[in-house]
Amino acid sequence: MNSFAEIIATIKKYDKIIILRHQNPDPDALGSQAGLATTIRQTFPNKKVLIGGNNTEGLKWLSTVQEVTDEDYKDALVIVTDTANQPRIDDQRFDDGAFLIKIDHHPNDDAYGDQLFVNIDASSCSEIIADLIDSSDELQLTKEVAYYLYAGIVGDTGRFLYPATTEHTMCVAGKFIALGVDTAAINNKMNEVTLKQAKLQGFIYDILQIDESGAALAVIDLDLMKKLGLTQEQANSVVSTPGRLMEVRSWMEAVQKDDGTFRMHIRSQGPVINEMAKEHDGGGHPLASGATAKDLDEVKQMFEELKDIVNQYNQKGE
Ligand SMILES: [Mn+2]
Repeated sequence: MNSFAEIIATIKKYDKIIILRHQNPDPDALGSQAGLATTIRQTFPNKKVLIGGNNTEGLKWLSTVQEVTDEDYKDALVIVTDTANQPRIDDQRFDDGAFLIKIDHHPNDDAYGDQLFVNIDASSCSEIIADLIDSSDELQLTKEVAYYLYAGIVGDTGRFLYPATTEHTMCVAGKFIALGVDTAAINNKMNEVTLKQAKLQGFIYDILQIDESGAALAVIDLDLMKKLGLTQEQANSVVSTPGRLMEVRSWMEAVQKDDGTFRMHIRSQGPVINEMAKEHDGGGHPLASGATAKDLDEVKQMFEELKDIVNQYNQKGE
């Protein structure tokens, strides 16, 4: 682990900086990436700062990427935000620069990078970027920077709903409000769904299998996506929907990919599910993880494991 001071010293050393984050980015990935890029640009206008990766259709309002060439990677500092594992980095040329820094809030199972800063108690990577800026006499927290970071915090905390929201999270968000960031506009934007997504949310309740333990499973296979005219991205966007049900404590959404495997989203309001995710080619936070199931049988097997986890949790009398 490195200190903020060491990371900032590295940032000052490089004229060219490429900032990356994970594939299928969420608002925290984009917000931490764009927030860090913007503070570096505004503080050090002579540096060339590039935002890499692929654009995400539904989140273009928040941030868009720039083209990063092989030449750009030469002698560049590469900083990766919000990304636990190297295979998930959106741009696998991440190691082609001169120096690599990891800044993240997921469990540090893959401690990559020449320097790294990981704080698993932070609500979001955007909160860490705010702390990084706060630690420095030079890096500026402008309204534009705060806009990105606020969106990231709101995204990862479900608008301050999830338990990762701490007193510190609120203090950081308060600083953004003091700068005049239009938080209501961001909150509304993040709450927006298309009619198709709203219908899918309703549909999720129809297809949700709820076990008496409080474990639940929704399977969205390719046939269903075709029938409803949904993209992968749209199917992935309704992960939090079952969590509103009184009857549900922990749940999984299985979204089938074109190759037939399933992207597994696992969420929980108590029982710890990231160890199970690790057993299935995934990982993440104790209460929010991702994994992969090679077929429907593995999906069903994971549901059995989830039931066991929730049952054990219930027996402890929580
Ligand atoms: Mn995050």
